[in-house]
Amino acid sequence: MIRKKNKMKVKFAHISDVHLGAWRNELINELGYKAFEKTVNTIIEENVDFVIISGDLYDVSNPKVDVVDLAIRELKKLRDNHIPVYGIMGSHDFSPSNKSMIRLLITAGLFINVSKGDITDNNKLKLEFTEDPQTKIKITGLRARKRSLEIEDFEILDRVILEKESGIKIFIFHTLISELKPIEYKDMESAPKSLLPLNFTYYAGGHMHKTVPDKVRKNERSHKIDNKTKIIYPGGLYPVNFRELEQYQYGGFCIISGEIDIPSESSELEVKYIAIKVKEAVPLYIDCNNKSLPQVEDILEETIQSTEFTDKIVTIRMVGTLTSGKTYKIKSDEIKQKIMDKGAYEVLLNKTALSTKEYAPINVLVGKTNQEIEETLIHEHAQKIDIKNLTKKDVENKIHELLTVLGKEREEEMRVRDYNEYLEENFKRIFQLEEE
Ligand SMILES: [Mn+2]
Repeated sequence: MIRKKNKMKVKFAHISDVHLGAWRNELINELGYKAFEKTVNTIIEENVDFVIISGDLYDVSNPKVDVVDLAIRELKKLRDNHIPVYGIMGSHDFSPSNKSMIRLLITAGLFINVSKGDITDNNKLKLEFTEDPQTKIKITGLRARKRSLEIEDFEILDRVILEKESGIKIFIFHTLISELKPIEYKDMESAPKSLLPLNFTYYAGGHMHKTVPDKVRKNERSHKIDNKTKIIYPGGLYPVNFRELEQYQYGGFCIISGEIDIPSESSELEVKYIAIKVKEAVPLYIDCNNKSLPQVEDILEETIQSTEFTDKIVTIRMVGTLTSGKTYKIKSDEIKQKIMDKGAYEVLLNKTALSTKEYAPINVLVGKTNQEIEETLIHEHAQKIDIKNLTKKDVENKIHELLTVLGKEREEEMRVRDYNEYLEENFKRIFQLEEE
């Protein structure tokens, strides 16, 4: 930040959707943690004025102690370097009962929550601004709720007050904007652009794990921020599931820099995407359509032999309909082991888009009740399943019993442990399992 006349140089980082601890697989979680560490180190090197977090720092509102500890350690590094962090809670780390572990970060002064405000008597949501002491930039935002319920808050947002406020302003939000939604997000809840307050210099978006606009990530140079392109979603900092790992391989964040002129409320800013690559990901697709099981095994073998895996994360997606053989006969563990033996860091295999002609879909007649459809489905599936010592009728009855047991939800007052015991006992009974 260097002043010349009224103009002032500014630089800030915009992070979103870190989802620390999102994976059940600890080896991959580690990479998410490393991505966050690397981001914080880069931010310190870049010597920014402040950091914005647009929600979902955590994957859940009550993450385990390792995750909270890591967040504290990294955010403290920023504070030790006098870099304030302004943020909001996202759909994942928000807690309706105010039990989010983000609270600890706020209390410790490591995370400045800018989504502050009250609902007035005439049912308007009035948000307050938080001024960054160094740059005098005014920041506000609207935190998310579960299932995009914050859209209800947007509908009662007092936009006039926000629009009238003078100065250079940033709005942080964790909501999809309909007009900017890529096709793959078409089924997700979103709010029209018109619900965002006007007259802000920058709109720091979160929730979308894809970078929007596209060109910011594709073309890692600086892009001018103007009236048309001031809503930016950096996307996730690290992939949070198989599909994202396969599709994006890595994540990143944005650095926004340039000059602001507070008295004339003008600015010249540009945004640059900083890719955070911690480990290379190799996405493999195996087209199994119209192939037999041995043919697929040959293709897999060939692919494994001819690909370099050293220290890489490997995702294998098997798609299509096999001409013969059962999909579960594909030995996932053996495939994984072969790739691990070639030095891979971790292997993930996905067979959800794989089917077989031996198990063709069953057609259900329309005009039947749900119960009739369910009975038909179970009956037809039972005919195709071979289990030792069980007749087709036995299988059918057991599926019905299983569904009845699974259909019973845990009552609020029932402890999770008791519920798990209830499930376990019933499974043992249905399958006549004895403990050894
Ligand atoms: Mn998210």
